Amino acid sequence: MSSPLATQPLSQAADLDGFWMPFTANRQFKARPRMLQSAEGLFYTDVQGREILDGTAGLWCCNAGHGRREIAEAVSRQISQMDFAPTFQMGHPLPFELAERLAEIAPAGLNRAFFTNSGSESVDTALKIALAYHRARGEGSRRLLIGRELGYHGVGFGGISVGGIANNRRAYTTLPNVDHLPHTLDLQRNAFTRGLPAHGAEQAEHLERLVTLHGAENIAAVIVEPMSGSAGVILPPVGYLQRLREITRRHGILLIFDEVITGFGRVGAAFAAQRWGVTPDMMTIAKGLTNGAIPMGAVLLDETLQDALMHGPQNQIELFHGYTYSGHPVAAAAALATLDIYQRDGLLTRAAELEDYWQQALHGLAGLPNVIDIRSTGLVGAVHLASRDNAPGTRGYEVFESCFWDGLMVRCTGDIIALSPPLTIERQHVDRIIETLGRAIQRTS
Ligand code: PXG
Ligand code: PLP
Repeated sequence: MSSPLATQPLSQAADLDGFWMPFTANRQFKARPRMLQSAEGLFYTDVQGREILDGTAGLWCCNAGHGRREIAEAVSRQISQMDFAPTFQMGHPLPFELAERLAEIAPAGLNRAFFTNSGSESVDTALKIALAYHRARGEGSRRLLIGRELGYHGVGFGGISVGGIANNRRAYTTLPNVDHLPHTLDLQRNAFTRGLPAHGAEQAEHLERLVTLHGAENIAAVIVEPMSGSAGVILPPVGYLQRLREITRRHGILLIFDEVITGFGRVGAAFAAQRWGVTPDMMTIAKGLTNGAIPMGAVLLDETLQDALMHGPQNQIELFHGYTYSGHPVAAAAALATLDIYQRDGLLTRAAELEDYWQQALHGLAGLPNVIDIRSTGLVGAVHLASRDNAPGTRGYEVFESCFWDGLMVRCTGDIIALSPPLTIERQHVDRIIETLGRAIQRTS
């Protein structure tokens, strides 16, 4: 196929067939590519030189905005000094330092870190640690993993098994020993709620039923996103997370918060666990950890989990798990520089300061055609559009595309438009996002 880019300035004029793009309608995209070329602050520039306001912090990851010098310099220094060093039976200082820095901002007790390269790897790692932990304590019958409908936990076999998005599962095979809680999206009772929805905490009681069904002695862990991101910004009803915590604690079940999206300031505190006052046993993180600049993820866990495995002979490996790039020096350098920025610029709490303005602005879209719900917390939001008969997803996609060509990047998941701008955003950019999105919704029948 001849390149659709060949006639465009600044393009690499590459053929587009070779790269099988992830989670993309490849044929549709390649017929009319949206090709980005550079990024600075809150804006991308595409290959045609058009400015595009980043309404999604890349893919929920560039929380400090783009082109941060300090990160680029830290990466460049580290790659020259030592490009790679193994962390299997060998070490280098950066991941130790990073683990300490993460413990400082994490909820009290979660002061151990296992490093990975992505959210998906973090999830599979956390699930494996949960199983290993129970076995080490003589409770090896705890094998069952509980996720939630509409949950997104990445694309590993563990993650899709506990995940609850049908399209991500149906072509594959999933793990046995998995069950799911019901999701908490309830348009009938909660549509257009400002802040956390009032109704739905009782959905957590379903966990008691799963305990009755399977037996607590067979359940290892419950994993949930404190706020579902990928499925379209589904917020936890008031009291819901607290209830999950009470039930899991009572039955000796580990609670894992998947904070890949909610981590690093997105909902107004360093982590959702702190914003909503519930401390899990483990948290999975990625994305904002390096401001998206270098792939890296981690599991942050309560020290008692690690301690449970620190028995047996000293010369014995305690956990048979790890990635070649766990604690990669260049990624760790990027993460340390990122944390410096977040802390120096107060970005971990900035979403709480802008939350009211953001919410007010988003709710200004409430009267537009086909808008059936608006949800927001911190600096994340969703505009939920009614689906067309027999063509779910097409309206959302058209709004997304219309926004892009009008200079705004949003995400669409089905007919839900999701927004998660860099935490460095100012009010005038919020206004611009709302204006452009409003225009796109109005234009889309
Ligand atoms: N858990 C959660 C809660 C996530 O949101 C992952 C795990 C997987 O992380 P990696 O790094 O393996 O992709 C995610 C990732 C979207 C979108 O627009 C969301 C994600 C990834 C890509 C797109 O909804 N979340
Ligand atoms: N496949 C093979 C053949 C390997 O040797 C390795 C690692 O040594 C892996 C997969 C896993 O790669 P990674 O550690 O980057 O996840």
